[in-house]
Amino acid sequence: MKYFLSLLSVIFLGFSAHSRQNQNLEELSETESIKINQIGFYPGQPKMAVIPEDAGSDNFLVLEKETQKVAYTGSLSESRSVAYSDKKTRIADFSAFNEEGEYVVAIPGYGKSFPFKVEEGNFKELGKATIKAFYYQRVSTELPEEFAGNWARPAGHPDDKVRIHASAQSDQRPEGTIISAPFGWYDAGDYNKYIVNSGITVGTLLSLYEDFPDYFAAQNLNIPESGNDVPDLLDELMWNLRWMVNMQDPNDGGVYHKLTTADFEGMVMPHLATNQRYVVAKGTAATLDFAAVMAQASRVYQEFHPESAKTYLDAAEKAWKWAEENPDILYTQNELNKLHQPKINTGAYGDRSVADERIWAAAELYITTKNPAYLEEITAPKEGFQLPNWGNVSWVGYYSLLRHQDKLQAIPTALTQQIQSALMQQADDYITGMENTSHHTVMGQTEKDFNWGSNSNAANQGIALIQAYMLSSEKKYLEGAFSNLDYILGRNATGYSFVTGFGDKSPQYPHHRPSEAEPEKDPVPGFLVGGPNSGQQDKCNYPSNIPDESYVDETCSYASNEIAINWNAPMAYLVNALEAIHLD
Ligand code: 9MR
Ligand code: 9MR
Repeated sequence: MKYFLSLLSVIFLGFSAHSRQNQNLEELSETESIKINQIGFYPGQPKMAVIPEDAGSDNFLVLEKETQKVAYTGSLSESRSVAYSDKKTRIADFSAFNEEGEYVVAIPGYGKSFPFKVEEGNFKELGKATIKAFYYQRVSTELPEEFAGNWARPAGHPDDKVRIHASAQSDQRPEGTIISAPFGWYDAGDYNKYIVNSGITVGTLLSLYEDFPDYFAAQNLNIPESGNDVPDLLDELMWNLRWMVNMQDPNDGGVYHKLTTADFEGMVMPHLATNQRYVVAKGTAATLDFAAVMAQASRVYQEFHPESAKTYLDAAEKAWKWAEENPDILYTQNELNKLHQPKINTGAYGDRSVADERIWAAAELYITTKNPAYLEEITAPKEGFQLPNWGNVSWVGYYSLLRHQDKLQAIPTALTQQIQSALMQQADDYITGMENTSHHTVMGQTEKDFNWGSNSNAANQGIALIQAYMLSSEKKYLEGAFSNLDYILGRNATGYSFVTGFGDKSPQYPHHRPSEAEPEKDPVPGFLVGGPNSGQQDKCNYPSNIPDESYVDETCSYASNEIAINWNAPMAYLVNALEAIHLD
C-alpha cells in the first residue's frame, strides 16, 4: 500500500510537473530581449538566439509556434561580452535542429522570442524587396499602383531644367546654362543625386549580377520592365545609368559631383519638392567612380543592349582621360561655398584621397578592354583588406579582378595572389573574431564598426566573406556571412530587424522623406536603415550611448535611421547571394 501510494504520488507529481511546465510555457510572454533573426533560417544553417545573462535559466527550448510543443531543448552558453559594453549575454545555439516549421525560442521563467521560420527559400522575398527598394527611389517618374501598391505616388523631379552652378562653369557651359539630367535614384532620405554614392551602389549591384547571372535571369521584381528580355535587376540599374551618363560634360569628359538643390528640401513628397536643382563642381573622385561603373556596365549590358554598352564604354574612357589630366580635383564643399553662390549645403561625399577610385576605375576598364595601359595603373593592396564604403572603393575593383582572373591572361600572378591572400587573411580574422562578440556575429568585433551607416559595414563584411567562400568553397565563410544577416535581421544589441517591412520589430519612422510625408502608411518596404552610430551627429534622443545600442527609430535620426542606396546595395548583395548560393 505504501509502495502503491508513493508510486501514485510519483505519477501524480510527474504529471503535474509536466502540465505545470506546459502551462508555464504557454503563459510566457513575448519579449524583445531574446534577440533572434526575425525572418529565420535555412534548415542547414547555424541557428542562434541571444539572451541577457540575467535571464535566470541555464536552459532554453524551441517551441512550435502554433502548438507550443517542445521541438528542441538545449543549454545556454557561458556568458560573453564585448569591450565597449558591460552587458553580458548567453547564446542559445540550436544549429542541430533542422525541422522546417515556425517556432519561438523560450527561456523557462523568462519569456519567448518573436516567431521565426526554419525553411528553404526563407530569404527570397527579402531579397526581392531589397532590390525593389530602388524602384521606389526612382526619380522623374510616377510610381503607379500596379507596381508600387500602397506606395504609389506622382512623378517627382523632372530634372530637365538643371542649372550649371557657378562651381561647375566652363567655357562651353557658363553658369546658369540649363542642362537635362533626368532619371536616377534618390540618394537616401533626401532627394539629391550624388555621383560618388551612385558609383559604389551601381558597382556593388553590377557585381552581384556578374556573380549570379542565372539567379537574376529568373527573379521577377514587378517593375514596369518586368517581362522584357532583360533581367529585372539590370532594368532597374539602367534607370540610374541613364541619369549618370548625363552627368558627364560631353565637351571634356569630366563628371559633375552631384545634382542637388542648394539646401535639403522639407519632409514632403517628391512632387512637392520643387526647388531649383544644380549640377555642381566636376571632381576626380566622381569622374573615376563614373569611369569604373560605366566600364563595368559596358561589359554587363553587351548581351542585352549593345548600343548602350558602347555608349558606356566611350563614356568610361573619356572620363578616365579627364581624370588623367585632372588627377587631384577634390570636392571641398566648404571651400567652394566661400567662392560661389548659392551656397550648397547638401550631402558632401567629399573624399580626401582618390588613389582607391583610380584602382577601381583601372580594374574595371582593364577587365572590359584588356588594354595593358590600365593594368599598369592597378597597384597591389599594400594596406591589406579595406572594407568598401563610398570613400574607399579599391576592393570593389579587386573583387572584380578576382571574379574575372581566369580571363585576364596578362595579369601578373603575384598581383592576384596578393589580393587573394589579403582577402583570405581578413576573412579568417572575421571568423576567429566571432567568438569574441556578444551576439556571435562577424559584425561588432570593433567599436569602429558602429559609425554612420554601420549596417552597411555588416553587409559589406558579408560580401567579403562570400567572396572568400567563392574562392575557397569553405563553408565557414558562408556561415560568417549568415551571422551578419542574422545581425541585421535582429540578433543585435538593439533587437531591431533593420529592414523596413521585415520582422516583428522593424523601423517604423525611417529618415526617408516619402515615408515621413505619408505617416498614415507603413514605411516604404525593403530599406536597410543606417543602424547604430556612436557619433549620434543628429543629436536626437538616443536610448543609450553604448556604440552597438546607439540607434533610435525616429525620423529625427538621420545619423542612425536614414535609408540610403549605398547601404541597400550591399544588403541586396548579401541576402540575394546567400539565397542564390543556397539554391545551387
Ligand atoms: O535630411 C537630411 C539627410 O538626408 C542628411 O543625411 C542629413 C545630414 O546631411 O541632413 C538631413 O537634413 C537635415 C539638415 O542637415 C539639418 N536640418 C534638418 C534636416 C532634416 O532633418
Ligand atoms: O553616408 C554618409 C556618411 O558616411 C557621412 O558621414 C554623412 C555625413 O557627411 O553623410 C552620409 O551620407 C548622406 C549624404 O551626405 C546625403 N544623403 C544621405 C546620406 C546618408 O545619410
